[in-house]
Amino acid sequence: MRYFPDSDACWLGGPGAAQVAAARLVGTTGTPVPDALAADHADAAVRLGVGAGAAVVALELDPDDDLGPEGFRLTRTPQGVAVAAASERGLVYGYHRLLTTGLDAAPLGEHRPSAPIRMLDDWDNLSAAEHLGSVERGFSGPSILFADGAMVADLSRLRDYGRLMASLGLNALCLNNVNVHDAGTHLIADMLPDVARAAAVLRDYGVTTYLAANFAAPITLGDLTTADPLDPGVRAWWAEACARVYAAVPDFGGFVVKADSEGRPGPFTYGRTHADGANMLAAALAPFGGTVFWRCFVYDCRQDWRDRSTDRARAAADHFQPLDGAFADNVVLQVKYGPIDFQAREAISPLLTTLRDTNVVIELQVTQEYTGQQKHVCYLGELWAEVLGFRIGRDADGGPSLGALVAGPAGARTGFAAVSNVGAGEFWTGHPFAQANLYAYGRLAWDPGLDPADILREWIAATYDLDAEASADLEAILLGSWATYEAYSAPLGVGFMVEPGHHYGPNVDGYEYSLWGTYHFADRDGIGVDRTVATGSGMTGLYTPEVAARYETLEACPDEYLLFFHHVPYGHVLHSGRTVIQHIYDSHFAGVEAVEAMRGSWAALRGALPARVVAEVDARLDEQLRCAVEWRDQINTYFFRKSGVPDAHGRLIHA
Ligand code: GCW
Repeated sequence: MRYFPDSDACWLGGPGAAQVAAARLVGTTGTPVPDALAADHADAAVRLGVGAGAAVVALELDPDDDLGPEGFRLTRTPQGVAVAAASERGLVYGYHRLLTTGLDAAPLGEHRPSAPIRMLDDWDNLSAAEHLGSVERGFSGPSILFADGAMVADLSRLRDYGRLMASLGLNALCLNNVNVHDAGTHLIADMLPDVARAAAVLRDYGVTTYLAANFAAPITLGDLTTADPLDPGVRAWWAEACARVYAAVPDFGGFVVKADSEGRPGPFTYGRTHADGANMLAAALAPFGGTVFWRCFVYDCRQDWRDRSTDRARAAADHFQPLDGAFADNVVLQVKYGPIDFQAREAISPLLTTLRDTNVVIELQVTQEYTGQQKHVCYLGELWAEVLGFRIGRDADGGPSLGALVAGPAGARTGFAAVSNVGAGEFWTGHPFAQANLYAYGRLAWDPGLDPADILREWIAATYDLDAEASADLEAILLGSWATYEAYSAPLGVGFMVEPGHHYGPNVDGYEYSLWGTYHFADRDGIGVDRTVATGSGMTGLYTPEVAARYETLEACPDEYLLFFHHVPYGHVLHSGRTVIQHIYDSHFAGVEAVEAMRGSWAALRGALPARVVAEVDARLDEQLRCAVEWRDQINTYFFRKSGVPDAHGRLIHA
């Protein structure tokens, strides 16, 4: 049994899968085994039982078990490991979890997801000719789903993706880019047979299919001249569209919508609110049990840089907070973790702390748009664990964590969404080690309280057959790599110093005079964005009062967010005891040294990995070092020229 064309390529082809596949199972006869398991694993070394009191494999669920609709329990039996679940879905997740860990390391006990929604959003375009190519912000080769305007005939990659998702308990996939261009609009119409084909594959793995929808579809596809959400003709059009979709895919999940954002159509065109827009689609989906994921990434992307009264970091909260409570039950607001855009460091979105009467998912970005584009090693598990561990209280230790908050009360439509990082390349994720990010996202969505270092060790053990020393080398390369990326890129939470357009590599002023609202305001005296209530844009006031107090003053604000919230002189002394300018120099020298240290660990590890992995990582680490040096030199030179302050340690800065 092989899960992937090549067992070096991914964790489900790794040591755990081989071990599970090699042993034999006793007694599955008669078990209502899901199709995917029956087809692929009739001889598996695992006992499966589904449903309360399922006696078929002498594996009984205690009627008092509360495994929930997706949970599972692993127990060791004389024959191997038994997987028990109250549903097929739980069984599929439990079985694939076991394939990941192997029998010896099976995480025995009960497992239940923290939240009902654990979704991946693919930003796949229908063809490579579309804006930003086959996958928007994709760094892993072409789409696994679409080519030349159509769905690919061979969906075996999608099947493998389903297995990967099942091994993490991820339960939803949106197939196409949220920027829905004309071709993508057809997915809900004449391309429905293709959507049904994909859904049939994903269904086997407990994954529900969603589509990103074009708010202007009634115009693009229909005979209508308006997409006004309150127009009866538009409402009828969507009701019919949904009926067609559900006729093709009866368990279809619903729509993801990017409206009034970066040129996409939306309700503002008709003088309507986002609640009007989302609720109209929700009404069309409701008879079928579908859900609308409505993205809150709504801001003015035509801002005049001279206009100091507009602050992009306020936009999502300004638009959506007043609508709290106005959305239908089957609407979920999808909120990026930070108020700007997936930077390596930014404060959390105020909306996530203040929405009380609305379903919410937090949106993370697994694809490394702003964190090295899968050329750089940057383990994002540490970033996400920090975000999800953020306490909505008076101080860093008080109040509920963001992870607990987005998990929501039992039964609500809340949880996690993330932009995927997969493509059709050999290693799935461009950099072979970027798989750790996909893995970490899935594990954290299942349990946001997990330690990212433990997750990393799990991924290493599941993916490569390494001895203790080599495992430690790989861990050393990945652990702390997010902090390293942060150290050599934009300082102290200020964000956006990347090349415009493609967003790779440094360009300190690349966005400074642009339309996009992402400015750092560096001058000869200082740097940073004043977002305080006292003297700035007032954005800090959009948080709960407890959280606002942690950012509003220089005394309270943590160093890592200083320039996100404050404009300070270069000589301002941080809590660390260093000045801002000296911190900039120190962190940029340290960041490059950390990449050099990474290369040291890599040199020790190379011999233990398959040759193709080695070749790929060699090339990418060379590029990471080159790029880190470029970041260091451009940033240090820029701030030396602006400030005229020399480095206290006399290191080389190209003046
Ligand atoms: O991060 C930005 C990206 C866009 C993306 C947008 C979004 C899909 O640069 O490519 O568009 O965010 O999240 O909608």
